[in-house]
Amino acid sequence: MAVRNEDIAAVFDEMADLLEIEGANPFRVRAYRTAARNLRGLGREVAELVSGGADLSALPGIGKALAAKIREMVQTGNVRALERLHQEVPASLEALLHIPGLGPKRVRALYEQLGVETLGQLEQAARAGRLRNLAGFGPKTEQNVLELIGAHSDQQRRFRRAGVQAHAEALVAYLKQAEGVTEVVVAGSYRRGKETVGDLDLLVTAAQPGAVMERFGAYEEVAEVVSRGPTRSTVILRSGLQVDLRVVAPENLGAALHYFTGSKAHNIQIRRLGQQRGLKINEYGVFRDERRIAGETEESVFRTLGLPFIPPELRQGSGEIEAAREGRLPELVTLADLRGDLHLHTRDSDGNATIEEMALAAKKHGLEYIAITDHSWRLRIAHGLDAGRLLRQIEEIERLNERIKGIRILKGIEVDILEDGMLDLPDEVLSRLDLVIGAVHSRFRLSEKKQTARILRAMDQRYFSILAHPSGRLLLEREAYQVDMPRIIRHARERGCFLELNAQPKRLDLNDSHCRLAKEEGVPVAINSDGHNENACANLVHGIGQARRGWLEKGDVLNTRPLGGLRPLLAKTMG
Ligand code: DGT
Ligand code: CA
Ligand code: CA
Repeated sequence: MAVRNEDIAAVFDEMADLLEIEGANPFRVRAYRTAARNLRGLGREVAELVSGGADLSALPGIGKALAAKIREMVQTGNVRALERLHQEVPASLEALLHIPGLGPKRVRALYEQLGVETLGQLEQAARAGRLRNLAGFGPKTEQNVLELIGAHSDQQRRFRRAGVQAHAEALVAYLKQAEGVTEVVVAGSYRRGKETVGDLDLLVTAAQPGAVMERFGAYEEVAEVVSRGPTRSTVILRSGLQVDLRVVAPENLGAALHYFTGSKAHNIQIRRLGQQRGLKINEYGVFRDERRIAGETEESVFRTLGLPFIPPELRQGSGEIEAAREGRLPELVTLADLRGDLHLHTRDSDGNATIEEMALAAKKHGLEYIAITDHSWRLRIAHGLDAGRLLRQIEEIERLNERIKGIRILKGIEVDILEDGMLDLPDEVLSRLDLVIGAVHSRFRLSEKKQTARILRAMDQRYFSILAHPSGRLLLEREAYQVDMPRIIRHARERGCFLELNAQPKRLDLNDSHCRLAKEEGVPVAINSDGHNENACANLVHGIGQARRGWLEKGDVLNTRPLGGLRPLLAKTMG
């Protein structure tokens, strides 16, 4: 199988980590990281360039030495230099990189100064209070490490939705090819659109369960068959993801799908409602006395309870059944409702594509407008823009808007919210933009009081429009910072600002309950890709799933509006 850019990029990232742990020349480390980033955004497979005999060192950020390593990898599937590094750096040390908050620099310090080589040794050192005296560490870091080691072992058991999606889609397609199969559907938390998934639950209808079980066990990604019965089997994939599969009779599919979609809380309430009506509801159907009265479709199950179909994303046991009874289920927002994307990066900061490339990619996906929101200069690692570079970008966008038809490019910035709540660029510069996205990228550990005050003050700034990734969480990696979100949401309404639902699979930030709160408070939410390359739009579907779990309807989402409808809402800047 051909080596993909992503594979090569992952190797280069790994080499950069290992070199950094070794204390190699920082320029060399950076060269690998830059090359990895460029490869990810290249848009063409380098494997093809290699077989076409192209000169790879003509690619951005790829010198002769890196070009040789790419060729080696394409031709042999291996890089000797990486193997060498693996011999030099203990594997247990590399594993420490997976502890959130421990980058290569800190791992190096741990090894050099404390001789810490394994997770166990790290835990011992932290418990003995030996981390706090290391340069770059402190009592707080020590505490973090202890907490994170604890949390890390729990988190290992869940997976981010976007990573599970590929497995789910491939498995469904694979199982559909088994003999006699009529339906393959995914249930469980995945179907409910949850941002993390514990395991994948599949339901299959088939003439012969045996053939399905056989094919399931033979799936090439299966690492271990945990259990196998006549109609039920559990396996673990190489990625560590567990998959449960059940074969059900076609006339039971609706009841089974409802039961195994959950959530447990929703199912309990549904069963209780059934009991009140003298009905027994389980995965085989709905029964009155011993007679089966429904179960072929989910709609039929709901109908016996006098309920309309409840979308899976709402099945959390948090008011959806009452809403369904009273005819107040929301009409949930869909991907097709989005008309724009208000948070995108380009090569001018840490993105991989030009403004024009980003605009054309969005146009291809049917969007009517995008906002270019590169980082402000405080975020130096992302090559943030200072006032001069931003003004030049503004002029470029104005020129592009003259030239490119069918999509409108808005001028924006993702400006850092400084520790005191001021913004990283002055008002006279921000006033030139169509919108200003404010974001916290530093000092995550302020007290709730200070963090909240900081964000409220930022919203008070004259040109502030949208609060980006409001909680700062990184799924399975970093907790949200301490902040009074209800207060922030109310303040947004008072100040005419908006909250973002950042659709990056790692973030999905706003969470579902805060989406609901924003809706109740009348604060529209912007579902933004925060994309860094031409694939940005692929993030949006994950944001939509999250928004639906937060009960959002089209009107609750800022960027479902046509540009003309957006303008008055962003009046502070767009005017
Ligand atoms: P996960 O896998 O942790 O992300 O979450 P789920 O919701 O997919 O949970 P899972 O895989 O344990 O079970 C799938 C669904 O099956 C669950 O949402 C509801 C249903 N279910 C499983 N066990 C029970 C149970 O003991 N009682 C009820 N009422 N439903 C259950
Ligand atoms: Ca599950
Ligand atoms: Ca399961």
